[in-house]
Amino acid sequence: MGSPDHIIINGHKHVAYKSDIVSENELIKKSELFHQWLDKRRSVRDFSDKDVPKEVIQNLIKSASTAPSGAHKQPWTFCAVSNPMLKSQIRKEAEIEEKESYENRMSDRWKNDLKPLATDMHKPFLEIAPWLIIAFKKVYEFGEDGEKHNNYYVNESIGIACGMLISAIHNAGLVTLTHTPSPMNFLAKTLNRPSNERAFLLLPVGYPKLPAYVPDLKRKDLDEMTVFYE
Ligand code: IYR
Repeated sequence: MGSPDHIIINGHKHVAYKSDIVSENELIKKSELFHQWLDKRRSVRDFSDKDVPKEVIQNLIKSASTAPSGAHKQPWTFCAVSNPMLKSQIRKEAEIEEKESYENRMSDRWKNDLKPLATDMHKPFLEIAPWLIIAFKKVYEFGEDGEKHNNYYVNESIGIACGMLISAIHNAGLVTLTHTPSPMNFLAKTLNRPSNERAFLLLPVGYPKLPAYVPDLKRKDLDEMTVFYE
């Protein structure tokens, strides 16, 4: 007799987790190949205007929403914008904030740190990329009684979901970058979001415009970022 396909805990159904046993050799190979593939991901600022089907964007967002979240509240809304007028409006509003940031809000040290990345107040990718995905975090939910119920570990949850979204975009063969116009609250207004949602990250999605150049960055070596306690 095999084990049951589900059990009940605290009155809630738990289903059997399906997993193949992977040999040590396979573990090493798979983890190495995954790293090599993920290491090819780069933040790209030069986008092609070539269309990306809506179905692709739907699949990417479904992948993001597989992320773990506090008490499985999935405290996120992903707004996917392809409407050219809306993209132009977002670009215009983002550049107003970015101009103010680059000219008055960011320290010299910060701007110096950004020099290798060659960013500035101009954000043409907001109009050129076929899609903008704006991730909103839901700080609370409305209960049936209309009361506010805070969500849990909201920043951690949406941060993980965005990381998975970025990996899904890379896996599909597309590119993105993490754009953080600051402050970002104009996005909730422009996209008509409810009061429990706050813009968290803006990700343009599309094909790269080739040839695209990215900064020659080096990633930290394992021993610069890892401490083993064995
Ligand atoms: N939000 C600005 C500035 C910026 C800040 C950091 I930290 C970056 O790594 C990159 C850019 C912008 O999006 O240009």
